Amino acid sequence: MIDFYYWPTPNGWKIGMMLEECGLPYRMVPVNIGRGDQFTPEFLAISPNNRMPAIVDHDVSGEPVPVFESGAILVYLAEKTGRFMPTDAMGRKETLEWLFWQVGNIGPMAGQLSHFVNYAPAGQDYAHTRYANEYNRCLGVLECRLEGRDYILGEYSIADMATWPWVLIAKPLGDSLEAFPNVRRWRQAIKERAPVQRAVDLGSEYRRQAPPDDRERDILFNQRAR
Ligand SMILES: N[C@@H](CCC(=O)N[C@@H](CS)C(=O)NCC(=O)O)C(=O)O
Repeated sequence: MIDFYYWPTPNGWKIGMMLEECGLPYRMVPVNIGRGDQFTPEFLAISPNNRMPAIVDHDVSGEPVPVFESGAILVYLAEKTGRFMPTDAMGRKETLEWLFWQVGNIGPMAGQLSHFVNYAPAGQDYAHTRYANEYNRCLGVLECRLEGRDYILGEYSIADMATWPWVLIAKPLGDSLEAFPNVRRWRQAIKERAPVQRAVDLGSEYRRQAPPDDRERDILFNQRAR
C-alpha cells in the first residue's frame, strides 16, 4: 500500500495519474495546504520542503520509503513498476531531460502565472506578463517537441504525466493554445484516458470553492524560512 499525500492541484494530479495508470494500491491522505497541514512535523518528516505531493511506500521489504518532489516520485514509481519510462540509457536520459524541463520550467512558470492570475492584488502587470510569456514560451517548446511524435518521448510516459496537468489548465491561465495544434492534440489524447480522468477527479470534494481568506493567504503566500 502507498500513502499518497495529496491536495487537488496540478502537482498532485501528476502522481495520481501514475498511481492510477499503474493500478497501484494507494490510500489518499489529504494535505490541506490552505489550513497549514504541510507544516506539521509528521508531514515535514516526509516532505521537508513543505509541499505536496509526497508518498510513503509500505510495499517494500524493510522500513517504509518516503519520497517527496513530484519528479522524484514519478521516477521512483516508474522504477518500482518498470512502466512508463524507457530502460535503455538513451531513453532514460530523454525521460530525465523532459522531467527536469517540467519541474524546472513549465511547472514553476505556470504556478507563478496562476498566482498572478488568481491571487495577486491589482497592479501586478509586470509579474503577470513575465510569467504569461514564460508559460507561452514553454508551450512553444512543447509544440516543437510534439511535432511528429504522439507523446513527448514517442510513447506515453512519466514525462507526459508530469507536464499534462499544467497544460490542462492553459485556458484559465489565459492561453487559448490556439497557436499550438500539436499541444492541443496531445492534451486531448491524454484527457481521454480513464486513469487520467480518475486522477483529476480524486479529491474533487476538496477543490477550492472560494478565494482564499486572509488566514489562508497568510499561510500560503507569506512563507519565509522557519
Ligand atoms: N517542486 C514541487 C512543487 C510542489 C508544490 O508546489 N506543491 C504545492 C501545491 S501545487 C504545495 O504543496 N503548496 C503548499 C505551500 O505553498 O505551502 C513538486 O514538483 O513536487
